[in-house]
Amino acid sequence: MNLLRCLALALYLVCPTLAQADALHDRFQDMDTNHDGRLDPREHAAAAQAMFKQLDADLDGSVSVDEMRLARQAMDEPASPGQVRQAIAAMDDNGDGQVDADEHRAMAQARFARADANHDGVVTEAEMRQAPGPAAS
Ligand SMILES: [Ca+2]
Ligand SMILES: [Ca+2]
Ligand SMILES: [Ca+2]
Repeated sequence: MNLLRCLALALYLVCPTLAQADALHDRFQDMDTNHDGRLDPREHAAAAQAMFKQLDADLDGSVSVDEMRLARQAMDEPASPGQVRQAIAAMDDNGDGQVDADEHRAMAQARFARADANHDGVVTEAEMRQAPGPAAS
């Protein structure tokens, strides 16, 4: 292993916040499909839709507690069943214990509006850094 790689790895291990900031940067770049450094509502909605498809492992159009829990594990953000149920309950408008595409879209829109701190209709990377909670889950 060359020295630089080794140093970078060591830095990642001792400095998780740095790794987190980097993950956020990568995620922002992924969502910013026209690469203008700002997320517009369409880009954000597309990212949220892609995320929903990933979550809905059995493709029945809803995300169950189990699906959400497995997805969090896969993303290296493990959560207890209780935490997952809470997260789902927060989005579950019709109270069926699952999150469907409409419910997920509504949550993503609300999250985008919250992240847009200066209310100019787009979210910059700096705004996303300040925003509460994960960006497009
Ligand atoms: Ca499902
Ligand atoms: Ca529901
Ligand atoms: Ca903004």
